[in-house]
Amino acid sequence: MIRDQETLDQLLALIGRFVRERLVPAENRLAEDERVPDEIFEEMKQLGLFGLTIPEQYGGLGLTMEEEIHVAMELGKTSPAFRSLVGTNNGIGSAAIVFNGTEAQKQKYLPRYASGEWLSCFCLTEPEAGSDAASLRTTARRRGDHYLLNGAKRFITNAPLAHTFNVMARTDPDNQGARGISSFIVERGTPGITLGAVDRKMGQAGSLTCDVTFEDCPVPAENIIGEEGEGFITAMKVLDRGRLHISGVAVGMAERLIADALDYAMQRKQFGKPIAEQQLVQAMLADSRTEAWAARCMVLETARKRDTGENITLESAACKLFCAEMAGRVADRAVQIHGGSGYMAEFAVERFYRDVRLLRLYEGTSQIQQLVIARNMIGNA
Ligand code: COS
Repeated sequence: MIRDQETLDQLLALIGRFVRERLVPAENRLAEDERVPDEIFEEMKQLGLFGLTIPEQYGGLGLTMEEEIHVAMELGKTSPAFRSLVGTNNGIGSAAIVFNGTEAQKQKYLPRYASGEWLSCFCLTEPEAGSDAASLRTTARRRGDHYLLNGAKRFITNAPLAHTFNVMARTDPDNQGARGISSFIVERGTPGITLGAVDRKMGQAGSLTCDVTFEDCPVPAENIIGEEGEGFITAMKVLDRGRLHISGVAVGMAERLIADALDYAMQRKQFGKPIAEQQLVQAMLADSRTEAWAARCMVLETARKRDTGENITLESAACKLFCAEMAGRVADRAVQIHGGSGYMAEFAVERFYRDVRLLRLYEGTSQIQQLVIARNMIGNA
């Protein structure tokens, strides 16, 4: 649902210009320094990018899902580490509070996330609990007016910079399944939190991830999000939305790769003419364009469905599966069109080829999306 097309067009034009004029030229610096430059961090705050999805009464822009997808597609047209910095505040790091938080939690945390003053992160994955998220072992034991957290979380995006951690932990030791899990807001500076070294990764340099360990970490009881035992369900709802957002990012990345490949193919001459005039190159361009268009349509359609309040668990997983795999194929063709140059670091396609690989892994692997789709088909039948 688009509430006001003109306002959205203005926002998209502003963000599109920011991407082209500020972020794209800073891509190499981001890759080399492995951090988002401070001045760009500040500009992102001023543009309101940290609060795109946070309701207006808490200082955000309160975008609908369809509006958010349009923004995700714009932000996808540059290095994904830029999007990743604002992504957790808009998505998996804040959504549990938006969906299920108390009024006091909303008032305390959401305005700080929306302004970018505080960064949040989502702590579900553990060394022994990746795809099988419900088997997580981090515990939260109630001790009077607080819970004591113990356990380790892995590959947590934005944890090195985060002011709060949305931690899923087991409150019911007698229930080792999904219903024994609760969700907490843990503030940086609470005793017993240790951050691991920043992970070295295949791509997405500048998107910082690390392990987070909790050792007898006292969390005030009022920082539980929702009721005991609701944490896993809330996390799944958060991921339904997150997976759709990532699908939008994948579409944006594919569109950027297609633009770069087309540009190169029109400039590069072989056999006496631009390679764009060679039919085998045209086939790669056409296949990429077709798949990216199909992806764009399915993501927007699913976003509109969510905006009407319908359940989109199946569709969101289908979008994540198709869009992530599609971006992988498009990146591969973009490198192929560039030939030997596509393997060289001076061309953005080399970096994007590594960056898109994560799309098929995070917020649920492609195989987990297949499982979610099939389970929902069976359930619905
Ligand atoms: N919305 C609401 N509730 C949901 C839900 C959703 N999308 N998905 C599951 N649930 C509920 C189920 O209905 C069930 O509730 P009941 O206790 O009332 O029956 C409960 O959650 C447990 O669900 P389920 O039995 O399906 O859990 P499983 O352990 O079998 O598996 C999967 C769930 C595999 C889908 C889940 O673990 C998953 O998504 N894994 C990937 C994790 C992931 O994406 N990690 C990335 C981390 S963030 S970068």
